[in-house]
This record gives sequence, structure tokens and C-alpha cells, in this order.
Amino acid sequence: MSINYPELLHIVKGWVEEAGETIRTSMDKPLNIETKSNVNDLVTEMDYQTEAFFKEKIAAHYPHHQMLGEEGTGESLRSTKGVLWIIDPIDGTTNFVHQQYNFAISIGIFEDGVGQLGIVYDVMKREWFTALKGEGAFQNDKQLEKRKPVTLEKAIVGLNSRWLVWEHKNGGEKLHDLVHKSRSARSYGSAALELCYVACGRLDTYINLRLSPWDYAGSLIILKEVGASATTFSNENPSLLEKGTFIASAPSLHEELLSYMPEIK
Ligand code: 2AM
Ligand code: CA
Ligand code: CA
Ligand code: CA
Repeated sequence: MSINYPELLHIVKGWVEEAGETIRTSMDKPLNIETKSNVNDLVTEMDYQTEAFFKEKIAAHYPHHQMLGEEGTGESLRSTKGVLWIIDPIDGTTNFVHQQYNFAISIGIFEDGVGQLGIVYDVMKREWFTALKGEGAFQNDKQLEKRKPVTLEKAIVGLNSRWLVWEHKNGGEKLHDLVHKSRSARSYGSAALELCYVACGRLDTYINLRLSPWDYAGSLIILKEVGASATTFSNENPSLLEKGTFIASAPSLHEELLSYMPEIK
């Protein structure tokens, strides 16, 4: 049975709004914060709780759908066959913990590996980025225009400063060179939002040396609908199951930007 994606978008937006409201009302309460891969890699009970909320909703309403989430759901998934929801319950956990803003809920829905529906919701700003395959992308109620050409000299680069000071195997200085040649660089701390900023023109590129599918799954569909480029540093389609390098940009810049990407250790 084929899926009515416009209807699904409406339903999922309702769930995201409910999860967002729960997060907003939790902000004043004390938070249990743990670390994951290193001392700066944070996770809170709200990350787990929000992921569990979506997992339960999907199991109850769409029992045949698969889900991959940052906090453990679908860990053993090896195939993108069927309908796959890729969810980051809170993208920008460091911002959530330290700043209480600039974090998002991100959801991408794929059918046999093809992006169908994308939602990125800035919880505190209550700003929506949404897209349905072939139907364009929206920022709240406004349809986004196709990405216009821009030159590097006038481009704003989205890049986490961590990557500028990283010890690269080869070509780390190329990232410095890129930042020098651009108009300016920005770092907001939520990859999902920064990718939507490339879609809506606040940024002209967003570069990350190590992103996971849940970081970009929702934004990928939004980027595609505005004609923005989104690839690995080797100009391949980003994986839906494995982490890797990631660069999104206005299409006029993409090839030039790829020549500035360092080799990864
Ligand atoms: P997260 O908040 O969901 O973990 C921070 O610059 C951006 O990088 C966020 O979107 C963050 O997602 C993502 N990120 C990916 N891997 C990370 C890691 N190991 N530690 C911290 N942030 C990471
Ligand atoms: Ca995380
Ligand atoms: Ca993330
Ligand atoms: Ca997360």
C-alpha cells in the first residue's frame, strides 16, 4: 500500500510539536547529563526520552516501518529496504545543555533508500524546515526558493571550529585557506539546523568531517528540494547507515569546495 506522505507530514509534525513542547517545559528542571564517546560528547535523559517517544509512536502506528535513532534504536540495521525513519531526537545537545537554544528535532523518512519526507524543528525558536519529495521545501509556511549561485568570495561557511584545529593527515591547511577566501565563517552547533541554513541561504556551505545519518537525514531531503548539493568529500551520496564526511552547498560552489577538503585520518 502506498503511503500518503502529505498526510504523514501532518501527523509527524504533530508528534514533533508534542515532543518539542515536552522539551521546552523540561528546561527549568535539573537535567541528568552523561558523556558518550568522550568528555565533550553529551547525552541527557531528554535525548533518550524523546527518541523513545518517537519509537513508541512509530511502533504503534506504523509497525512495519524501521527506525534508526542516535540513542540506540535500530543499531543493528544493515539495510535501507522498506520504510526507514532516521531520527535525531535532539541535534545540538551541547547547545541544549549549555545554552538552552539552537537545537533541533530531526526526522528523515526514506522508502527503499529514497528520501520522501524531511522535518527539522528548531525547538526554542519554533522554526520548521520541512520537505516532501518533489513538492519543494518550506521554512514555516514559506516555500524556499531554489539555491541561487554564489561565489566563494561572498560565501558564508558553516564549520565547527574543532575541524579547523584538527590534525589532518593531509590538507588541514586547505580548510584555513577556504575560511580566508570566504566572506566569513559561522558555527551554530547543530548540524541539522546548519544544513537547513544552507537550504534557506543563511549559510552557503556546511562542512563536517564526521557526521552520522541522523545528523543529516532530515536536512538531506530539504536540501535536495532546493537544488543544493550534499555529498561526502569524495562527491558520493551520503550513506544512510554509516557515518562519514559531509559537505552541503549551493550547487555553484560544490566542485570548487571539494578541492579544499582535507584527507581524513
Ligand atoms: P548531536 O548534538 O546530536 O550529538 C555539533 O557541532 C554537531 O555535530 C551537532 O549536530 C552534533 O549532534 C554533531 N555531532 C556528531 N558527532 C558528534 C560527537 N561525537 N560529539 C559531539 N557532537 C557530534
Ligand atoms: Ca550526540
Ligand atoms: Ca546530531
Ligand atoms: Ca543527537
